[in-house]
Amino acid sequence: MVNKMRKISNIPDLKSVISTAVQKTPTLDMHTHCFSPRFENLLLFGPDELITYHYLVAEVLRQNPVPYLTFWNMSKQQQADFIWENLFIKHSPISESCRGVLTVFKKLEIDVKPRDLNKIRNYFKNVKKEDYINTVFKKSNVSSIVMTNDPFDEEERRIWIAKGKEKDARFIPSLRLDCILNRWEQAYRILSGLGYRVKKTINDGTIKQIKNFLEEWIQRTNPVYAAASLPPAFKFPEKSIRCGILEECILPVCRKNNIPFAMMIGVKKLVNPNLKLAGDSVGRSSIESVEAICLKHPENKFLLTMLAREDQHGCCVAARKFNNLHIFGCWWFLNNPSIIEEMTRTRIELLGTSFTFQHSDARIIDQLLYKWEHSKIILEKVLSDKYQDLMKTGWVLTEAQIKKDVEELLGETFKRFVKN
Ligand code: RAT
Ligand code: ZN
Repeated sequence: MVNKMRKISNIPDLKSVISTAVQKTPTLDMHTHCFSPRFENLLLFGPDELITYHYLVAEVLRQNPVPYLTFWNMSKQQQADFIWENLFIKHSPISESCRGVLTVFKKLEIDVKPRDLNKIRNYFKNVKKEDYINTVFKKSNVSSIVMTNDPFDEEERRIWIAKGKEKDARFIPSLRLDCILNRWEQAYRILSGLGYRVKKTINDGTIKQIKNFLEEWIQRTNPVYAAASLPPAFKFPEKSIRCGILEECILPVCRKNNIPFAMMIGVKKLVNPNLKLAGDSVGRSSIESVEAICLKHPENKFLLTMLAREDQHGCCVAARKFNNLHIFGCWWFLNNPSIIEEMTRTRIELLGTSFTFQHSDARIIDQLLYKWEHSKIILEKVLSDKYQDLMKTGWVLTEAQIKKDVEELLGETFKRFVKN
């Protein structure tokens, strides 16, 4: 129980209050690639999935550069053995992705001392999927996660149509629209195949049909937001199919349904296609475009995360100018301790608690166990410094206020932004 009035009197007390707040506050993870059990094979878990996470694929093909096809022709288990041997045995698993795998095993109380992957696999042999998921949520203290739901993916579509709305409240849908914004030719073919009367050039009829499609998927999935990852070259305004669809279809439909549009900007897709999912890179993006879209569409709400480290300060400044803009997470290549720390300090300094500290981007549900543990260590450290700075002014901190600040950073500000 938090004593509302209890004042913080010294630094050890402060650190313990922060630590309790950060560890005990259930987290809303606002962007993942995990699925609920009803999505069957799309829900990934277990050591072979963990070890073959695409972040580690990129790393192993540097440490032991076998031909790409040799790697891809291996079975999943062989790939995991290969990665274990090359990244965990032959070299120290010191990178963030490797460390993450070991943190997962630690949280599950699996002894990694023998360095024996088969022994680790044994732990998972008898666990039931549902029980395991409960364990992961409990041990990571995550209350709910936002999935990435792609209506252009055939398998996902089939499941949504067959099973209707998601019923497990821990799994919150979001509507991912990369295909329609980044690969219109492909989206056009899929929409035509589904019976929508669209034309390749965007005319009034096509706009109407796309809006119908979006409405239909919003009704079907009840997403907390719509989202797209966008290239560094994303510009707004611009005479392009992308901007046409964004302004004429997506933004009006988001506005009507009061859901934010999440812009995830800065991905250079497949700079090395041989690496498949691990082949994307990063580039600097246009803050001006973010400011322009927020200004032109004040009745839309925008979520924003950018991939380049160099863009982070600009994102904070843009968020100061537009209260319809909410920035979130340390995305993908930024999800490393040194950068999380820098970004969190900058964000607190410029935005107080009016942003969302982190999302996990977990693809394999077990990753919730490490991504949050690693990030929370940093949150504690940064908050401790910031509150100590406050104490030096004579400001009196209370336990209740610290708890509330932490709750805001771990999901409450996001929830408020979505609801308003
Ligand atoms: O972090 C990742 O796993 C990336 O491959 C992407 O999926 C990225 O997070 C995205 O949402 O596009
Ligand atoms: Zn992602």
